[in-house]
Amino acid sequence: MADPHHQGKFITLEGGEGAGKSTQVRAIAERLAARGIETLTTREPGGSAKAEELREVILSGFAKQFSPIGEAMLFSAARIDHLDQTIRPALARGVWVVCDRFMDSTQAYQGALGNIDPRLIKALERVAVGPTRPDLTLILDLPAEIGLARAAARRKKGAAADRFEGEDLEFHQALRKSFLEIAAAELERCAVIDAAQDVDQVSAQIWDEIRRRLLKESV
Ligand code: T5A
Repeated sequence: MADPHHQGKFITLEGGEGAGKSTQVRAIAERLAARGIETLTTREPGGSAKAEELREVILSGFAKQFSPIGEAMLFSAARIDHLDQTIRPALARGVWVVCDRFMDSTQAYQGALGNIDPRLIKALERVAVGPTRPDLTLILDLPAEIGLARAAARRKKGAAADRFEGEDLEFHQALRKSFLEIAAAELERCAVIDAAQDVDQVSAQIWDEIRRRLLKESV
């Protein structure tokens, strides 16, 4: 059931490591601002005070001690607070929300890669997300090798590897497949973007999707 309090549009970006999500979140916010659309950018795990605290715990590797379902519950707990404190209030005010990762990351990372029964992941999604589902999900798709090389290059500039960047290539290839399956199952909500292109080309492809699907413009 659609959420009657959901006035703004809710856009999420998903994909593997180093796909360029954070870069494109910023680009989307700039384009929307140029249109005079008030926009809030946020991320998961995190996006509210309590969820940011949980982010530290989860990405430090602590959550790895739990089973995949335990880990999925930790991400969902952070998501509940993020929705309550940040996302829903903004959408209710008519603000557009652009979020770096959301529920599909739980389905791909914990669900598919952790071999959790899909019905369990969907049940968790119903509890944590309820009616506040994204209007548009941009799945940034690129070969795992390219994403990992981008993340590694960024680490050379001082950033640390997190819990999932440390996994092997096979893990990241399975992750890519899993995001493409999510997109194929929900074509109306999801758009697959070729993230191997340069930043400006990716940004242009994303903007076409937003214009066509959310602003109802012909492109
Ligand atoms: N997770 C998250 C779960 O397991 N379950 C969940 O439910 C949720 C919500 C989050 C981790 O948590 C997991 C998934 C993640 O492993 P994070 O630190 O937020 O950790 O990591 P990511 O979301 O993966 O974000 P990254 O910062 O690693 O990647 P981005 O945001 O996709 O990429 P970005 O924009 O930072 O770009 C990476 C580098 O590539 C360059 C950028 O300049 C940057 O240096 N770049 C490009 N280079 C060439 N061409 C392009 N088109 C480029 N776009 C960006």
